[in-house]
This record gives sequence, structure tokens and C-alpha cells, in this order.
Amino acid sequence: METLNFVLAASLKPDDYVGFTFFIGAMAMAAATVFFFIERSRVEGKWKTSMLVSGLITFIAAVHYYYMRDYWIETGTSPTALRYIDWTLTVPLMCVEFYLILRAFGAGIGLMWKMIFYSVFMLVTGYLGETIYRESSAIWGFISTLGYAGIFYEVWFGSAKKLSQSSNDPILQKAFNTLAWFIFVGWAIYPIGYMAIETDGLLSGVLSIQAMDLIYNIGDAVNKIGFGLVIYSLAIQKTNQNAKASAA
Ligand SMILES: *C/C=C(C)/C=C/C=C(C)/C=C/C1=C(C)CCCC1(C)C
Repeated sequence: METLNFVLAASLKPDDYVGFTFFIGAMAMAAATVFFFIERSRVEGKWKTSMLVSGLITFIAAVHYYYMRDYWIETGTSPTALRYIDWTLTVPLMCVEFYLILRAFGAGIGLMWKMIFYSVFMLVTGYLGETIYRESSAIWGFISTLGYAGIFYEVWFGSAKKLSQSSNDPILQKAFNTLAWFIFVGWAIYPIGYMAIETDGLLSGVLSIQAMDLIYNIGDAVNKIGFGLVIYSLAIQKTNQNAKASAA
């Protein structure tokens, strides 16, 4: 009986909306992973790596959501460390995706490392602002935004953008531009969640601290699954195009 009570006490409450998004997030990431791994067999050679990376991104997130879900249910608070461990693995992998699609058009490995460096800088400073230096989270949030700005610059104006433009490949350009919008709009969701920090968060008067996890969970679903679907659509289109070209 003792155990049963414990299990019941630790289950999802009907009005726990943030808890709902942790559960939905875990399942959606798992489902997306199955989809990307299975569909990988339908795309031709060089796109298989891109599909693999898409599946790894949602897989890593699925495992972390599985734990974050339980943490939230048990404590009702944010599993900050798990959240950032997930991001520290998945965000650099999203930078790898950019490199993989631009590689055929001359992207060097340096571009990939530059973007990975920006992303890790963004996450480490964001983590410090959410944990150790929470009372000065605004300053750390600003420093973190510099890393975000670096990635934003690369895909909107920098060498990544230039490589995509010089590719003369409309299918690739369309996918690249969609991914660039994900960086612009999809990634901008996160700093809004961060501003919900109670102490000096810029939106702490407007957003409750629970809103932070809600916003992060929405951001993750949009960005990780959305990003993967853009890559998938690109891979399928290029595969079909080449199949037609070799049939002709
Ligand atoms: C799958 C996870 C993704 C795409 C996570 C992205 C996270 C960010 C873009 C976080 C950005 C932040 C800032 C720009 C400033 C405040 C601190 C962060 C880390 C929330």
C-alpha cells in the first residue's frame, strides 16, 4: 500500500500543464526518433548522415525528457542540469547539420567548429546565469546572447549564408533559409523563458517561474522536431531529383 500511495502521489495532476508538456515532449521526441531512423533508409547516400544526426538529436532529447518528466513530477521544480546537459549535446549537433548540408558546396570544418564554439559559449554562460549566479541572471543572459548572435550572424550574413547563396541549388537554399528562420524565431523562444527567472529576470513580473519550463518545452519540440523535418524534406527532394536525373 505504501508504494501505491507513493506512486499515486507522484503521478501527473490534472492541472499540471507544465507536467503535461514534459510527458508530451518525451513521447513526441521518441516518435520523431523512430520516424527519422526508419526514413533514413529512403534517402540516398550522403543524406543518410544528416538523417542520422536528426534522429540522434531527438533521441538525446527523448532520454532527457524521460528523466526531466520524473524530476518535475517528484519535485515540481525545473531540472536545470538535465535541461542543459541535453542542450549541450543537441545544439552542437544542430550546428553539425548546417555543416553537413553545406559541405557539398565547399563548407570547411572550421565553420562547424566556429558555430559549435558559439553554441557552447551560449549554453555555458546561460547555465551559470540560471544556477550559480542566479541573482545576476540578466547579465549572464546578455553574455549568453552574444553566442546566440554569433550563430545568428553566421546563418543570416556570414560564411554559411554565402555558401548557401553560391550553391545555385534552389532546393538547398529553401531548406537553408527555413533553418535560418528556426534560428531566428524558434531559438528566440528560449531567452523569453530565461527571463522568467524570479530574482532579476526581465519578465519575472509578467511570467511565473513555471512558465520557464513551459516555454523551454515548447521551444524544444518546435526546434528539434521541426529542424529534423526540414532536413528530411531536403533529403527526400534531393534523392528524388537524382533518381529522375539518372533515369533520364
Ligand atoms: C534543442 C535545444 C535548443 C535548440 C536550445 C536552444 C537554446 C537557446 C537558443 C538558448 C539561448 C539562451 C539565450 C540566448 C540567453 C539566455 C540563456 C539561454 C541559454 C536560454
